[in-house]
Amino acid sequence: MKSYQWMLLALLLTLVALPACGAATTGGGGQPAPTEPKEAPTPTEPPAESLPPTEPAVPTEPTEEAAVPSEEGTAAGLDKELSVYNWADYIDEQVLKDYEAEYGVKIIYDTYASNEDLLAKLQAGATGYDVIFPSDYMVAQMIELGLLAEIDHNHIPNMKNIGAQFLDPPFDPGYKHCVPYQWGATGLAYSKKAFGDTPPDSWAVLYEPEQVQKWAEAGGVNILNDQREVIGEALKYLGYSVNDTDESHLQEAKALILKTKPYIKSFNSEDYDESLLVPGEVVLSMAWSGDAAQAASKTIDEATGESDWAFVVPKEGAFIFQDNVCVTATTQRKATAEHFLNYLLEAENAAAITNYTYYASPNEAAREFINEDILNDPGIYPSSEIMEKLEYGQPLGEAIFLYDQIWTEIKSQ
Ligand code: SPD
Repeated sequence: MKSYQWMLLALLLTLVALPACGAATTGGGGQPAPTEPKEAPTPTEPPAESLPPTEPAVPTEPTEEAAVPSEEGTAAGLDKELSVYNWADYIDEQVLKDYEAEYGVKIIYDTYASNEDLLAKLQAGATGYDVIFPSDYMVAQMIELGLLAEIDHNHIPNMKNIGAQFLDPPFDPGYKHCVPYQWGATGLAYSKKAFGDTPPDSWAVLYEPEQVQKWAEAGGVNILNDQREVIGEALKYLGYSVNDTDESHLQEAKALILKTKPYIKSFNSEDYDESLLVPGEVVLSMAWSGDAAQAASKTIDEATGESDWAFVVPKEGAFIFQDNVCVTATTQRKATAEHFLNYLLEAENAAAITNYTYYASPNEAAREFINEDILNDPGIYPSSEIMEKLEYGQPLGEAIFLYDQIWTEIKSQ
């Protein structure tokens, strides 16, 4: 080949290569090219349930408001999957399906029955969960144990929807690790028919043996399968704090519980509303406010417009709780987890969740979408008089070992 022919060939090759170099660096139109969703690790223990696949399976472009810039500066940067571990029956699953359909992120969903079950799972080395829902005292404990990641509030603009009184809780100052989810109180769910003219007003119905025996014979009694609740409410009945760590007080509480245990039909905090309250398998249960209200809403008599189930906070007082949505320290999908937290805080989504679970929402912007009967239910949004009797759980420090030991004795005897 002659030298001018070589030069012509070299010029031609350069012209062909130039546009390809440009596309690789600028995205052609000057926009960054979207990246492929990242492959996510599998949880160490596979979650029990995952949601049925939804259409479309292909990721859609997130809206400008919801978009989270990834480290590479891409528009979406969401992972293909997100592993969510929540309390049993604590979300409207349609909200999860909508998230999957809108963003193409598959939610792997699993549930637990108590804060202690959640902690035990994480401490046993389950590193695959990205998003969890611990209560107040458990958030504090998990922060101390290094189990939670700090979140970037620039990725959670919907925090603006949260009421000011919820923004700076003592268990996670400035909400550095979590966002608020729902709140409620513990009390007694009871059958109005069974109790007639003398509705319960004291924990005595659960902690005085002759009274529990009466309600056991009248149709059955359930208590929550939750050590802080069962021991804490016994302490409250005895006139102590739900957070008491004095050994002699704890032994008093244990003795009380052991005397009533023979009359307890079940320890159930997972599906007691659906499996025990709704079908009338018991007439009395220790209950969380939302679960009791949900059971009542499902048993409304068409003729009277009323349910047989009612809920009361005993006069001695009880636990109040703030449940939260947090990101685990071991997550490999932090940006997606934060994107999901932000989604849960959208006003319509927070309202849909409360309209399903019947728990109170800290989301002010959601109020206009929450059903009136929920907003006006004093069992869900208690009066200030009741609020004064309620006490938040605190971490127990070393006394947690004593609680664990007492709980094991209660459950095994
Ligand atoms: N069925 C959902 C129950 C969730 C309640 N969280 C309770 C926290 C009590 N410490």
